[in-house]
Amino acid sequence: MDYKRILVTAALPYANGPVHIGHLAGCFLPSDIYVRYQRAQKRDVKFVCGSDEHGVPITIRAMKEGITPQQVVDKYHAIIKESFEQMGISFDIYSRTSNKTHHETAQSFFKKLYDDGVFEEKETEQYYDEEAKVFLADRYITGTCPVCGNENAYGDQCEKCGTSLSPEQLINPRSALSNAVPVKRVTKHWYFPLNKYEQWLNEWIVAGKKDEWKANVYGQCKSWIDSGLHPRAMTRDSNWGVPVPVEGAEGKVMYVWFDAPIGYISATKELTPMWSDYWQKEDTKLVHFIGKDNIVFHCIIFPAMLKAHGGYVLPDNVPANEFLNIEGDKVSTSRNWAVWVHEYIKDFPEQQDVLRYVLCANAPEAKDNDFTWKDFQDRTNNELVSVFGNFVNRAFVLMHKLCNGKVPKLHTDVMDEADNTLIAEIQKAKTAIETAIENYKFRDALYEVIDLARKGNKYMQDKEPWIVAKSLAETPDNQKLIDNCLHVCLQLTANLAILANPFLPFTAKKMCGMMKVVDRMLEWENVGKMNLLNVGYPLKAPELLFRKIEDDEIKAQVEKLHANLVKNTNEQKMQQNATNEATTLPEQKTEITIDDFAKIDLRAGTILHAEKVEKADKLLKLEIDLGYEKRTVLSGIAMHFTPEEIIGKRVTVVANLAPRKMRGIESKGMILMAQNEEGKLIFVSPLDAAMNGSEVK
Ligand code: B3M
Ligand code: ZN
Repeated sequence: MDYKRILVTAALPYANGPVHIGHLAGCFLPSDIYVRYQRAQKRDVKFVCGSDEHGVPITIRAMKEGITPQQVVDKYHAIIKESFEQMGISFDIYSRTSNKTHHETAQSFFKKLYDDGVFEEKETEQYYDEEAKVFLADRYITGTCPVCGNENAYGDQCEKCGTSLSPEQLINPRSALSNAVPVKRVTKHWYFPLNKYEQWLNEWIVAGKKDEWKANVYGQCKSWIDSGLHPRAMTRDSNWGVPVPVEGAEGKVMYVWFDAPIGYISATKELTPMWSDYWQKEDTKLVHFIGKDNIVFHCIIFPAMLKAHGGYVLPDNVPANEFLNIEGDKVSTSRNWAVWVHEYIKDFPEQQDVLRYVLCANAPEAKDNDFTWKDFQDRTNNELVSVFGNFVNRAFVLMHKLCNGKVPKLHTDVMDEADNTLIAEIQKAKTAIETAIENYKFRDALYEVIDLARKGNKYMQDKEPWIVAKSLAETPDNQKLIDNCLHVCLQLTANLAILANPFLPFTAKKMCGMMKVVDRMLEWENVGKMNLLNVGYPLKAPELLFRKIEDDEIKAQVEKLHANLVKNTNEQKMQQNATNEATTLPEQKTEITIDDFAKIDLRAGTILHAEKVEKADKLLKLEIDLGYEKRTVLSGIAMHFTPEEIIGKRVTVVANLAPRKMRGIESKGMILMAQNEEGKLIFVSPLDAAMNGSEVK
């Protein structure tokens, strides 16, 4: 099929935390390289992504942080978006699934399937929390793991021993929301009959994609299909997600893996009014870049949904990568065993291409791979600095030293085999890189770029223009040999900028600056040309493209990883102790009369300002708006909250408490706090509608 346009999607990261280098290596870097290459080929390509803002990961994070799901996604959507921009992940749009366009798109998609009678309505028993009055997703049920005895296993998995569980298997199951014992309740859900698409998926994938899709992807799909496909619930009992747009579905939202892939469609709608060309015309090539844990959703469930809906193109390829481990251990956000992108950028400013290079050169394309800081240092110093950077730098230095700082002439009358061989190597590298990229083999493609620079170094070493220059007095014609060597090296430098650009865009841009050429030179059609730099054209003084990574830098990074792990483990222990404390509730105090209670004057208020108190680790000084006055109150919550995160919080104030002086500050009143499951302090807040100063009684 001759495709007229390419639509590239990258898996929507959950907006429940920052992105780490495993996300980049698994999905976002390969997709960006692929798109940058297609753009350089001047093809019509669109690159869409966005934050996945629904689902249990978000609501769990909200519960942990004592904030709303919307506050969680607002916080992490911004952090993730900025991390991608800083790493040069060049989406045409980075959207989010909590926005209106997505809700409308997902609802009309669902409604079409509903109206066409695709869904099967089923009533099943689900666990329900009678105190919190909500149905519980498996993740919201905790209890003792029957395998390892971990008391905080979840209803879907025990994170300690890794066993996947069902809530029925938990010993002493409890609701993570209220600690109540969950009960079974009947609830209705809408099921997508995946089984009805088994035959078609067999033909489309097992028969049709065997030679096109990566072995790891094809293999997983085949085993899923061979094991038999079953109807899957596409709705959930929750108040966070895309509401189900049909009668009788009050309190139900779409299963996150139903709405999230539709996020690719809604993002494209936001990007261009021509969105349907990319989604509904057969001559579009649709490519989904994902991690291996998302294969079933992108290769089986979403295509079946598209097929059922009708009118949509199907993915041409889904080049899923495997996982990247860190220093020999699986990435774990809960144990903070990760290298966070935003932290890398802070620790290694202006070094984005170094990370892009290492993650691509070491990408888990066919099997899980391991990122070590030692490998990061070795590849930077031995490949980027010593091969690529060194070649470019020597070409510039020698041009300034031996050719008056200008691009020298090529004297065809004295060209030799070495000149022609190196020029031919450029063409060979171009073809090899194109084939590798079109087959989603980015490691191999990048290797070809570095190997071409390596050949440039060898050519220069063999030519030794700095030696030839010593003979100019007696043999002035030797200047032609020097000119030819530097002419070829400088034209090769320009070609290397084009070839490296999809992988190392920041470096390619820097090279264009040094060569004083416009970015348009980076168009792929220019690869192989030996006249990219005009003869006699003065080039800038070279600047180093890469610097060596020192031992102490990577030592600090490894120590930071282990320190994070220890800190996290301690925090989890502290939380566990606090949870134990919290669940062992204190004795109720002695009885009081209504008259006693009437003496307490509780008022609604809002925190206007918060700051730390000198030499008082636990105290924050709050300025509270009580409507009828602004009040200074000292509160012992500095170990639980930062001043910034509580400004604007609604609070309940004991307004007639006798003033007390602490650390020289008069505190007039007290704010009410409680504890959540993990023992974390939470505000006893009046409803937002309560005006400041109104009595709480
Ligand atoms: N939010 C990423 C994950 O499983 C998931 C991808 C959705 S792509 C439509 O971590
Ligand atoms: Zn266990």
